[in-house]
Amino acid sequence: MVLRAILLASAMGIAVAVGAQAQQQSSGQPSAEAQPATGGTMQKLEDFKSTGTALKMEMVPQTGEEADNLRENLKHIRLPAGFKIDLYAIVPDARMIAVGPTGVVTFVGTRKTRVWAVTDRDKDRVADEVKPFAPVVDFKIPNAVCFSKDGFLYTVEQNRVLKFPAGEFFYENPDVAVAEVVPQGQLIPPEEESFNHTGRVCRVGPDNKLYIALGQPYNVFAPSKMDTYKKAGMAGIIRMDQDGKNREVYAWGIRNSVGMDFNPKNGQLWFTDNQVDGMGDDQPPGELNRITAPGQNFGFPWYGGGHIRTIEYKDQEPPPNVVFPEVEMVAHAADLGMTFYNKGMFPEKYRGGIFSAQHGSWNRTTPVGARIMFTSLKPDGSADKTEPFAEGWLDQSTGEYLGRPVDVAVLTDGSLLISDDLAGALYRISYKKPS
Ligand SMILES: [Ca+2]
Ligand SMILES: [Ca+2]
Repeated sequence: MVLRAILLASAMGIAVAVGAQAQQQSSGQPSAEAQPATGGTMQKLEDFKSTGTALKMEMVPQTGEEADNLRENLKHIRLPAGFKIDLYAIVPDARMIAVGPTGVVTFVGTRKTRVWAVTDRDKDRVADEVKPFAPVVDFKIPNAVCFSKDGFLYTVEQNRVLKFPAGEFFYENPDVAVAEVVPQGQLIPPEEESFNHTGRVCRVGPDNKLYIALGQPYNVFAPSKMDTYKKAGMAGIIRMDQDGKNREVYAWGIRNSVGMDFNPKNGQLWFTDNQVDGMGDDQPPGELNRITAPGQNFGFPWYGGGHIRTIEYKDQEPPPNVVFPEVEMVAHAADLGMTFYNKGMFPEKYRGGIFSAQHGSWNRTTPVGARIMFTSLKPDGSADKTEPFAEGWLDQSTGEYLGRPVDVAVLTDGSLLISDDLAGALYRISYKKPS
């Protein structure tokens, strides 16, 4: 009898709790934050059905002490004459940037669980709204964001690829139209999932295929991993149709690329590569590479960076026709995001060249990097000169970072956005001819 009463009470308790929760949701009470999607939610979104998620969305404050401090830090940044840098937005954990083709929203990936939507509604070139994009989707390390020319937004997570048709127009609500391009667990073999070298990058190429760089988990992987990685395109760049079909390995022998972009002049794909650790302060060099044909091998794991052989593979014959980098960067600076510059705001010198971000070293006795580099190209499309463009995020006297640049992207007006995952911000570099 007693037992029955307890059971009855607890059953009623559950019923009341569920009822209260349901009532709270249906009455439109704003929840603090939209909850991540379950499998059923994904299905609803794919069918353009509402998930019933509260419409009030979390906003990242854009004014106050933090914004003031970040603006103060930017006074340390050195730029060529005529350029200036401003705070564009506060964006926690900001990683890769995808500027919406119609200039409505800029999307920013993270290595956590969020993709951010950044809006500059009044077009004064400072964002006035930063909020989570598609908060009902349970993103896992959605580092990569990129657009197709016709406005489809792609997100690449640790082990899934999603497509958001018209992402720029559905971004106002927690519910968005979404399609799975590569379902969970099919981008890489699930047993190869790791926290290391898992921030992906993506681009849609001139052939309309989706290109994704896939790192591999190790400093230098063991020979026993070679076949698996070659087949999956890990330690490489894969490409596929925009619906996920016809996947193939496009380039291989890449340790961990976290930046790539197509040269709009000739359609060649360039990429940065992060090189082997633990070989001393000054070697091996970081890399900026150019792909001139499908199927090329860029040297890893036989080479740890540039022409420097790895200790682990020193007795093995490297494959023939290894493609060496166009530019050897300073060792351990961690070259990440890159973009071609193809707009009119910056002087002639910069048009057709490459901006790339150095995140800064973590394993060097004297830190290097935390700056933006510029590489000009020769008329034949190969690299010409590389020089620092924006620097000062690393205080040389104390070794302290004021910020760590991750990605660069060109805004529709021709200014340059930089993401910083230490400060949690986007900066904007603009140019005005000195009078
Ligand atoms: Ca604004
Ligand atoms: Ca290489």
